[in-house]
Amino acid sequence: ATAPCAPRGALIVFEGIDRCGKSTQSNMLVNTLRSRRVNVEHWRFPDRSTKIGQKIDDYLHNGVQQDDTAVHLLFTANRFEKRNEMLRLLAGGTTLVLDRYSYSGVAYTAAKGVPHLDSEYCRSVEVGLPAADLVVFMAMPPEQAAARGGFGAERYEKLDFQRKVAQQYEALKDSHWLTLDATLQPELIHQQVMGAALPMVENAARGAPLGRLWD
Ligand code: 2DT
Ligand code: MG
Repeated sequence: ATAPCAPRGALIVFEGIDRCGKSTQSNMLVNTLRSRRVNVEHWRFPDRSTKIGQKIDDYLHNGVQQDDTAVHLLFTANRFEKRNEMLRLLAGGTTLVLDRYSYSGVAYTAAKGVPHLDSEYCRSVEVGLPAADLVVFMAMPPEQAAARGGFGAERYEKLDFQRKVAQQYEALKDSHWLTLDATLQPELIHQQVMGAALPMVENAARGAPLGRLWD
């Protein structure tokens, strides 16, 4: 076992296919943690505000064609350009709640089925990023997510593709994942999220070491 480190913030990630409720639940988590005086920041990936993020946004809006490997590496670079700030915030005791992270990077690209862009390759370029203390995976049948409002506006929002993404997510699950039934009432889901997130915040505050992808 590794020796305890200094107190830090927790890294909590929400994952799932498009329209499964990640934004709602990550907002609820941030609000409840704040009401309990936890220092917390809410981020999402891709971060479309950077130059790299703007290129990603162009691609997602279907306008700009891009090589699949180049796009994959843009998403990855978009995380690495935020890496130092993530580490700084965590070390300073701020808990980070992320709406998507490396797991989306792997699941969405691997779902394309491009021969050399398999899950193993996709993971390999994420090595060196901090690992999540908790991945909340919001499980929802792709048909149900597709029926929600707003679906279909961006490049990946096609039912057959979302099914493939869901399959890729299945293969990524490890001991840090909590799979929740995203078809339940938001308040019920939130209670389950809190039950898993609070112990992670407490562990991190006690100096549990921050993991590294993909240990
Ligand atoms: P949002 O709908 O959450 O804005 O995401 N994606 C995301 C990838 O393909 N690779 C990644 O690394 C990340 C973080 C998921 C926009 C789309 O971008 C996909 C949906
Ligand atoms: Mg989306």
